[in-house]
Amino acid sequence: MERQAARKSDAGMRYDVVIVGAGFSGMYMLHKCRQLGLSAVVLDAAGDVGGTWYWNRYPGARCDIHSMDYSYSFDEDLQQEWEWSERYSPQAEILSYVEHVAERFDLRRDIRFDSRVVSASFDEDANLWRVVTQAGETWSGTYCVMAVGCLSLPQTPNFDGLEDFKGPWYHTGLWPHEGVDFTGLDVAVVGTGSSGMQSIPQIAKQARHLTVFQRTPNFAVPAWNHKLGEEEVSEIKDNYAAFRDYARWSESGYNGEESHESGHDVSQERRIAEFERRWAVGGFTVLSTFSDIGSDLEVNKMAAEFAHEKIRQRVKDPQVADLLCPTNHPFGTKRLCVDIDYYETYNRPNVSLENLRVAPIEAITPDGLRTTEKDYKFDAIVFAIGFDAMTGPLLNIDIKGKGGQALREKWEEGPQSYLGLSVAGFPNLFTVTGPQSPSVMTNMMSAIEQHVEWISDCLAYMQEHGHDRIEAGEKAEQEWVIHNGEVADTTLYPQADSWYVGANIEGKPRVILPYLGSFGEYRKTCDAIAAEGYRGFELDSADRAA
Ligand code: N01
Repeated sequence: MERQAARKSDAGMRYDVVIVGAGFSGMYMLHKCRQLGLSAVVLDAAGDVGGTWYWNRYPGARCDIHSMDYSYSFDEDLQQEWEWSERYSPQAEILSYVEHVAERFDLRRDIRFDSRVVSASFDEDANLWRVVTQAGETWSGTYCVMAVGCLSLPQTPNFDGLEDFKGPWYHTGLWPHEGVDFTGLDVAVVGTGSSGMQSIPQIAKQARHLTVFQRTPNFAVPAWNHKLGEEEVSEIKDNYAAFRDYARWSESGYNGEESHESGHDVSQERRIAEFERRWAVGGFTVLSTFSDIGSDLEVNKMAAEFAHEKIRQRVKDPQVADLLCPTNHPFGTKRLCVDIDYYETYNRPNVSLENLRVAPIEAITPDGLRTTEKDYKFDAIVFAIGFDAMTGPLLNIDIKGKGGQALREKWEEGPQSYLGLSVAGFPNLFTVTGPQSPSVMTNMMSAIEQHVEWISDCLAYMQEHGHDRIEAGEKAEQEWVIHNGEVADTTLYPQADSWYVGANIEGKPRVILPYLGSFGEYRKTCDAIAAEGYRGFELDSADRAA
C-alpha cells in the first residue's frame, strides 16, 4: 500500500491506521506505519506534539527517569546526536526533544492538531473504525491505535464555590503556555503527589506565602539531580546498544540496580548500609534495595522507617516533619516521588502545611478557601490533584466495538484487556500502554517502544498473511485479567488508596490498573504470543469473516 499524506480535507478518506494521540506513542506509531507503507493519520487535541509534556508545563516539571533512559532508542543517529543536559530532564528540554523528533522524521504533516477525538466506533461490515473529532470530522481507518497516554485526563477540581473564586486557579496538568508569575502572591497548592512535590519548591521561591494542603503525605526519594558530565554521557553513548538492551529486558524498563536479596536475609547493620548506599544514588533504585520491599510488609516497613528518618533530618520543625511522614500506605505503593528540595521547602518562613485529614476543604470562597476549621485568603490556587489514570483517557472517548458494544459498559467494573494491548469485542483496536500492561510501572519510553513495535510487527504479519482483522479472544483476555489480579495479590500495591487502583476518582472501580509483573518477562510473553501466530487472538480477513 502506498502511503498517502493526510490533509485536513482527507477527513473523509480511508486510512490504514488512525492513531489517536501525538505524544511519544503516537509519533513512533506513525513512524512505524510509514515504514510499513501504511497510510496513517494522527489526531490530537493539543496544538502540537508532546502529549504529557505538551500539557504539564507547571514550574518544576521534569521526568523521574534518567534522561539517557527516557528517550527513543529506535534510531541510533538520534540517540547519539541528541544531548541531554541534566540527569533528570526538565519538561522544556523533553518538549524540545519531542519537537526535534517530529522535525527530524517529518511527522507533523500526518498529524492533525486541535482535533480532540470524542468517539470511535467499529463498522463490522466495512471492517472500519470511524473516529470522530469534537469538530465533527470523521476519520476512517482499518485499524485504530489509541496512543492516548496513561495520565492525560486531568481530574477536574469539583470543590463547591470554585466558579466564584476571584483569582486565577490552575491545574498542574493543564498549565498555561505563557507561564505563571506568583511573585508577591498568596498561593495555595492542593495535592502532594509528584506534580505537587515538584511544583511546591518552585512556587515557594516566588510566592509571598505558600500554603500547601495535604491530604496524604507521599514518600519521596532524592533526585540528586545534576548537569550531565561529558564522561558520564560518553560512557553510555559508547555502549548505547547494550544500555538499551539491558532496559528492554529489565524488571522496570530502565538501567537501574535490581536486587535479588530479601530484606530479611541481612543484618540490621547491612540493611541500613544498603538503604544509605541506594539513597546516596537516589531515584527509584531505593525501591529495589531489597527484592521484597514491594511484597513483604515487614521489609517494606524497614524502608518506610528509613524514609521517615530522612524526612526528620531534612525538616526542622518536628511537627511538620511528622505530618510529612506517610503512615497510611506501604512505601512505594503510591507512585514514589523523586524530589528536589521538597522537604527543605518546609523550612522556609513563607511556607506552611495544612492537614486536610484533620480539616477537609469545605469550599472554595471568592477570596480563597475554607476548611472545616478556618478561612484562608489566596490570590491564586494550584490544584495538583492528578489524573483519571489509565482507563480515564480511553473511556473519555466513546469507543464502540462489535455490535455497538461500548467500552464504557464492558469496563464498568474495571478494565478487561489482553496484554493491555487489545480488547475482545473491539477488533483492529490497539491500546499503547493500555491498562493491564506494565506501562506506568516502568520507564514509559521502554513500554511505549515495546508496544508500538509489537503492534507494527503484528500489522506487518497481517499484511504478509492476507489478514485485515485481528481480535483478542475472550478466553485469552479472561486469563490475562485473572493473571493481572493474581500478580497484584502477591504485592502490597492493593493496600494503598492510589491512582494505580483508581482510588483517587470518585465512583471508579477499585482494580489494579497497570500490570505488576516484570517488564522483561512481559516482553517475553508478548514475543512468544506473536511467535506462535498471535496465540489467543483471532486473525481473519474481513471478506472471509463476512
Ligand atoms: O497526581 P497524584 P500527580 N482534595 O494523583 C491530592 C506522574 N507524574 O499529578 O493522596 C485534596 O499522584 C491527592 O491526595 P490523596 C506520576 O506517575 C510524573 O501528582 O489522594 N487533595 C494527592 O496528594 C504521578 O504519580 C512526574 O489523598 C486531593 C494529589 O492530590 C502521576 O503522574 C511528575 C484531592 C494528587 O497526586 C500523577 O501525579 C508529575 C481532593 N479532592 C506526575 N484530590 C514525574 O515524572 C486529589 N488530591 C516526576
